[in-house]
Amino acid sequence: MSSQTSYRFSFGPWNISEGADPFGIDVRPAFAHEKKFALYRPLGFEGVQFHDDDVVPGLDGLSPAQIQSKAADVKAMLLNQGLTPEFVAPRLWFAEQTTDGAYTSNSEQDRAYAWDRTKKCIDIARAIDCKAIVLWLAREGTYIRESKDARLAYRRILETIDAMLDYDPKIEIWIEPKPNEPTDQAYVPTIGHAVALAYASKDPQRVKGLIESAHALLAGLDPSDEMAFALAHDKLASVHLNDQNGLKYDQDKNFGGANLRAAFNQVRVLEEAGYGSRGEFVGLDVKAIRTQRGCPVTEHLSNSRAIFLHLVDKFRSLDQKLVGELRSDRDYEALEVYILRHLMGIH
Ligand code: XLS
Ligand code: MG
Repeated sequence: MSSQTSYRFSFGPWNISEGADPFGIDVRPAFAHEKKFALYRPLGFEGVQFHDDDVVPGLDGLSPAQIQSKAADVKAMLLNQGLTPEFVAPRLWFAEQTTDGAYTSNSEQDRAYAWDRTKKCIDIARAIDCKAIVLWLAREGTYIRESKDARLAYRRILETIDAMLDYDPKIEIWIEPKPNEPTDQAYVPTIGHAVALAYASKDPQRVKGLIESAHALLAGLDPSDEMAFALAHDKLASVHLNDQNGLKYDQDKNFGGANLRAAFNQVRVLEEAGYGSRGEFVGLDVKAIRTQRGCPVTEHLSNSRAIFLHLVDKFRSLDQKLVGELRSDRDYEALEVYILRHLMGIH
């Protein structure tokens, strides 16, 4: 059982958005990217999740010196705002060269772009004193099964991970699995795949996983079990808490917004493992509701954080003795109703 972790929270600037979706225009005015960082502390957040171009916009067109100078500005800004960069992720899904994937593209030239961009991402992370690189392998998958040799694709992903570990002896790689979207089938769909890649890599200690609730749900799995699996291997580097209504497009709903009990179980598993006691962040990856008015819209962040903390209270106030007895008696009917009543505040 954990000794009362006090959590620290993170989110990415993309979580404050204009509200566009694939079928519609922006519904809110843009809120300047640089102004977003001043919102973190007042909202109760200390960690910033970055894509490489959240740190250095337009980095493909910049020289190494320009990249370093922009990264130095961001480092100073973070210091001024009292913020910690949690990770930097290479954005490998927007450029023309990533149309067919990045590390697994069929084009050698495009794979070279992906590697070059990855090195730039690591340089940027280093420049802002961040040691974690998140690999959300967006387009590493296929729409047409026969279009790629999946075995070769796995080898290419592993070779890239090894090359990253060689490129910088200090960085950690946190793989964020997702089973689909944008591709209909992804090569690293679950935390089991990510952990296997970690063990197969040349430095398993430095390769871990990041679990996003909605991604586990999209794979038809229970996020709390996915988290438990990673925790059992000491490979849960971070989480992206949110929620998801069924096997649909990636919704990034408020944490607990679709299934409060599933959210409770994620909190329970994290608490039981003492997650966070080594400084791991509780990350959120939640989208503001499209219909929400205002600019900037941030309530989804503070609300999801508050729901997490309420659920921590719910876990800490569970009658553990009773849970233990019901488990030994195999009275899971009574256990279920106890949990439901506890969540509803009925005593
Ligand atoms: C997309 C991912 C993305 C990552 C960072 O589905 O959740 O937002 O967290 O690249
Ligand atoms: Mg995410």
